[in-house]
Amino acid sequence: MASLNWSYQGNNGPDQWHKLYPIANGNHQSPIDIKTKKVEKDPSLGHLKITWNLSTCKEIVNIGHSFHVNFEDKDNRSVVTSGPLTGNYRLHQFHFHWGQTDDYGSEHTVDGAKYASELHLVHWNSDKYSSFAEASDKPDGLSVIAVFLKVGPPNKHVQEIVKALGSIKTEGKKAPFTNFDPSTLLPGSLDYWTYHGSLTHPPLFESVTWIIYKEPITISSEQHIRHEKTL
Ligand code: B30
Ligand code: ZN
Repeated sequence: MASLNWSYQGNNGPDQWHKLYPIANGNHQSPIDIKTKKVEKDPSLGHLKITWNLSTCKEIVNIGHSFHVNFEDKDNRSVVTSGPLTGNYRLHQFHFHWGQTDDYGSEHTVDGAKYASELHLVHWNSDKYSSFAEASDKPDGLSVIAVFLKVGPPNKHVQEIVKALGSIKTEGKKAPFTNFDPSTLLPGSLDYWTYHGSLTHPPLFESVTWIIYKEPITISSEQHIRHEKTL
């Protein structure tokens, strides 16, 4: 991939993003600290309805600062609806954010506490728009489901992903990644927090209905995806 004009560290780090992406100073920027004492219960919100079909899982790609698992999204085989969402949001890709040690890595924090990692399942509004790109800068364009990961017992589903990383060790590499069911990465409890925010890195569009599961899943310390080990 061509080199990006932003990074997580140094001269193009998060405190500089506003120069090229003025929306970085916007009022609906993500991530946020979730202050559990300030969260409000909305009795009108039901459970999220997730219909993910493992036939849409396609490939795993090293994009340099991270990796993506990409899904086929030309029809509504894998969608999420209900909860805070109006209509169908189609699964496009998932990826993780992580730190160099087990002490940090999540983007959202809960009462100031960081988790080791955070999974983002990125969806776009397929009732109103015709592609991820078209939806990505619209206020009702995207929905990202986030799951926190903490270190504990190993997770055999995360292990399938860790194993696949072995075949995409350099930027730009891709490998087929098929028949993976992302619902195996969800926690047992369906409770979530939701708010309207943005993409967490450039282009930072304020287009995301965030759905954040309260309960984390666990991974072993060996499974924690650290930059220096895997990418
Ligand atoms: S996130 O889920 O808020 N971390 C983008 C998607 C999701 C998030 C952040 C950014 C995004 O669309 N970025 C621009 C395009 N991408 C390609 C992509 O499909 O998603 C380029 C990239 O990283 O470098 Cu990610
Ligand atoms: Zn993300």
